[in-house]
Amino acid sequence: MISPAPEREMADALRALAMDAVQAANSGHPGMPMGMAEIAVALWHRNLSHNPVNPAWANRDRFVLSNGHGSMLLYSLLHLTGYDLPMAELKRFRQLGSKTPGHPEHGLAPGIETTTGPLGQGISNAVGMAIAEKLLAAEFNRPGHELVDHRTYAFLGDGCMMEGISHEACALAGTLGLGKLIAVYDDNGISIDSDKGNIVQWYTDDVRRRFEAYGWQVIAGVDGHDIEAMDRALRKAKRERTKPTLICAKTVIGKGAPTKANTGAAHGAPLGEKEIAATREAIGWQHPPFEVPDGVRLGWNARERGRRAERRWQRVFKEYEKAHPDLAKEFLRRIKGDLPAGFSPASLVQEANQKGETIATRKASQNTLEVLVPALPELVGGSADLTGSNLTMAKASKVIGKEGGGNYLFYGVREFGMGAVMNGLALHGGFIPYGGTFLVFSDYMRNSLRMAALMGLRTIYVFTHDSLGLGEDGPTHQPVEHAASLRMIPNLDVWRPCDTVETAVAWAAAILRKNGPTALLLSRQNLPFEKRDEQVVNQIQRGGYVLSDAPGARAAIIATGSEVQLALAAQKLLDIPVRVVSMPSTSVFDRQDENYRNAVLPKGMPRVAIEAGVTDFWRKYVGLEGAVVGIDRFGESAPAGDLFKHFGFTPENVVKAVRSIVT
Ligand SMILES: Cc1ncc(C[n+]2csc(CCOP(=O)(O)OP(=O)(O)O)c2C)c(N)n1
Ligand SMILES: [Mg+2]
Repeated sequence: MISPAPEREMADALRALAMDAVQAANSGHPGMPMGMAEIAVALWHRNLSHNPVNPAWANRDRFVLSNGHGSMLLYSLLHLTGYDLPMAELKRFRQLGSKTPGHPEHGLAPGIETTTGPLGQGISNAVGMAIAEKLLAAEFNRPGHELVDHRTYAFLGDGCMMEGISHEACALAGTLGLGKLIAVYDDNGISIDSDKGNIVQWYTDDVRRRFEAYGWQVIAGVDGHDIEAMDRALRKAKRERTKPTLICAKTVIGKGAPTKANTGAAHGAPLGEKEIAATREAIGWQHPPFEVPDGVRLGWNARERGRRAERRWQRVFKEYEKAHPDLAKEFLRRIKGDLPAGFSPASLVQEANQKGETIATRKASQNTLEVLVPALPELVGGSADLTGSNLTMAKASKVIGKEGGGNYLFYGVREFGMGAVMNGLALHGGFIPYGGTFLVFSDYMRNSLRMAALMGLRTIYVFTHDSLGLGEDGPTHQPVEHAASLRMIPNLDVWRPCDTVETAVAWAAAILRKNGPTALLLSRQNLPFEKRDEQVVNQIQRGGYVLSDAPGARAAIIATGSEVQLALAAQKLLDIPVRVVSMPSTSVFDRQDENYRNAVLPKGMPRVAIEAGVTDFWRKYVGLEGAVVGIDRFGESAPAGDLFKHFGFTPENVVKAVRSIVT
């Protein structure tokens, strides 16, 4: 009979796996896992409710490693507690095709709730997950039936604390009173430049008072190497129901390494064979690399405990199902991410086509939301303090507050925080988040868009005021390079619709797209409705299509958004036949089969592209022989009509461009 090893040894197993895997890879970060080993024992062994046998259990606690460079800590925990992550994968840390890349990636190894590494975003994802839990609980729980009741835990370090986004998201978490959010701060006084200086030269925040000011419960000055003390702090955090909790844990980075502990050297480089041997000696770990004694394995194994925890919840669910069969069905649908049976966005498109309104596409977007929001309870909208401009609110939108419930978040002026919170909402499950700001400020949130694309999340961005057509606010607010640069992000679909019908199609595509984010680029100014027959309406979803053809066309004018009307006007003025191609989404068009793409843009047909943005991007479609009517400088402050004229966005100029390429 083997008996479970003491917790001290369980912690040392994490140390050993981290230093050995980093050494084997000859790259990585041993310091953080070695410094947070006891904290990991206190949380994962004593407090976390999860089921390694079923990582997708809906009511599991969520765990986010915001200081994602310490990935070996998470991989070791997943392996040891019994997730399907064999030791062979730990041995292949950071190698091509392994499930253990340099930073934890959602979807690779089971149990990884979000991709982390870009500091500050993990804790902000955790805020989104905690919001999701609170919203789902308010929507589905009934007296005597606590169907949704779990916590969200996050580890974060000095790096996350320094990042601006942590200020945005954590302030919002305090305001919303996310009582089930528990963060542990790895307060080790070391970040990368500690190998050249001392952290007090760049970081002297009073973290305790900072978080108290946000409205958090702060449990400060906990010895992060004292498992009992950490356990007490975690229990106290769990008792708090109305405030998020930050536990400030004093730790020593690289703890156990005789010469490198508490130095910048332990942060992000292998300790080296000599130091590793000395560490083994110092902590009394006699086992060879990647060998974990049975007693330690037994201590860590959480499969049986996890099965029991989920079984208890399954009983809660069965009771709930008996009492509220329809709600139970709806809950399962939401968690799976399926759309409601019978939901079809086709009617939206037809309706827009019948109405034929000339309005701004941001307004068309709001009209679409008037239908989508009541039909899809999973939609959680919001705006970074531009609700009235982004037109992201519908009549059925209810504001989310401290008390829970609702489907619309006033994010405040926090674009990046909004992006990461949206990712957390999507990752938790049960929600399709959409959020608005001006297109020009997509830069503020850009890396969160990238993370959504990398993770394949269904998030939707409502970026309004999509060109110099916004007018008087001037060049600070006029996007020029944004449409093109967003299109460079792999797996992000970008739509820039030209009227109400294209806007409805874009929204439908965003909702139906399960495996990636969508950005909707919408106009401030009115855009004319374009008449199309049904077959043409059906082609919009292909991203690019012939909007207006001419027999024997000798050139194609490709346009997006507000510039489509210019293409049509130029077509009328020209005495040579040209075809007008509307291209609301280049990425969607690029995914169409070759026959379709060649039918829309035949090989050898000279091309002109028009977009009120930088010209380089369009060379991909028009080639070096084609022409682009665009703008390669910043805009000006003036009424929109004056600006379009001033910068050459006129039918006459498009005519000139066409003539220049047709021989
Ligand atoms: C946004 C972002 N900027 C920079 C980095 C590079 N980086 C990785 S870890 C780190 C220092 C982090 O310090 P801390 O969180 O205290 O980690 P510790 O050394 O204590 O483990 C930096 C700058 C990053 N991963 N993400
Ligand atoms: Mg640190």
